[in-house]
Amino acid sequence: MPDIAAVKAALADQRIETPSWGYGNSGTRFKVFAQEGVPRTPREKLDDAAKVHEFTGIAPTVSLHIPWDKVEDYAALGAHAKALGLELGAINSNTFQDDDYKLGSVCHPDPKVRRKAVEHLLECVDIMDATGSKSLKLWFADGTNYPGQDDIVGRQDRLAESLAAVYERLGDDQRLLLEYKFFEPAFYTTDVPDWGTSYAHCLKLGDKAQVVVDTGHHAPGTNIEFIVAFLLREKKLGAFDFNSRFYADDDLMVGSADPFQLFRILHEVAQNGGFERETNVAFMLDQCHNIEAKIPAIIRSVMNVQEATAKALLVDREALAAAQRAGDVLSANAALMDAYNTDVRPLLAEWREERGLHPDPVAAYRACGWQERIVAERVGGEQAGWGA
Ligand code: PSV
Ligand code: MN
Ligand code: MN
Repeated sequence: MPDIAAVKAALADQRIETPSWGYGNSGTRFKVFAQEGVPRTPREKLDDAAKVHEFTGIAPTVSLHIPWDKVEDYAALGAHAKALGLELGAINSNTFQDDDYKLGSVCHPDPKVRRKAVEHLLECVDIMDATGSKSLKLWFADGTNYPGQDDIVGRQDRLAESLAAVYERLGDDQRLLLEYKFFEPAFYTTDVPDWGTSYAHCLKLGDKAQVVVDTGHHAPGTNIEFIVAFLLREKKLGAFDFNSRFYADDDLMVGSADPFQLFRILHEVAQNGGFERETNVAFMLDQCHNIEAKIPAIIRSVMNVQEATAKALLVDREALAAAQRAGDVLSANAALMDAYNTDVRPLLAEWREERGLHPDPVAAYRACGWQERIVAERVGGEQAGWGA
């Protein structure tokens, strides 16, 4: 049986990065429902992120999205983060909201538009230099809507050339994380639609390029844990964007739609050294809280990842390996199911209390008065949100 002290130590090592855009207003293409008290500035997003870290103890970094989080002075933003006990995490680029990008960004047929997109990506690396961020996270909305609209291989060539220009600019301790998504906003071809395409580009680029697995970016029925295991084996798993989906890229709270899938993914992480710091896998959330209160939803999401992690760490790996060696299918499967069916909430409550945290982070947040304070204070100005 796994040693509980070792499980607790591994849990203490875990870090989950929260996304600045998760704190702002968001919605569907039909409507953004504004919430009271939502941050108006990147600093206020960090103030909210600090609450998530305060009550969970494992969310000390925040991903930024440029230009949504554009500021004059990134060093000052970094200092604000530091004063709150946080650090700035991955820098996310945005080459999907300008009119120029109607036919794509780094894959656009017009070299002028490609240049503009690459310049934005290089600017993101400048920002990384200023913030100390180590990861540039790239998601491209590039693709086509109609057969014949553009040349598929030509677009791959443009993608490779643009990525190479950005890769060249990375410092020794910086990396590029390439995300894939099977469709949307493009409905016919997408230029980075799957892990294989991302992997092939990263392989060509070199060691500083790795794949991002966004759990909401796959066709229904895709075996995500297989992808995770494969990429870990190849040392090409750079990060997760965690969220849940019922239909497409729903960006719901991780663990809400299919906690068993989350467990299976994290079991492969545990099995293949992905929780070890040296493996350098970033555990990020990429979610939008359209109808639920944002800060407690993010706390809940961090807890959901933590619960699934605890279950994955509880798998009796010796029993599992013995059953696998013996070809004992039922016992091997039982080793996973026993861990998955364990109620880890008492263990996590104890783990929190041992660290001076409240055993119930959502309840502690609700009681702390922060929500009332931001609703009262954050009036006027424009509230930040997806696209703001
Ligand atoms: C769009 O699908 C998306 O959700 C991607 O997953 C990115 O990671 C995120 O937006 C932020 O750009
Ligand atoms: Mn994502
Ligand atoms: Mn997405």
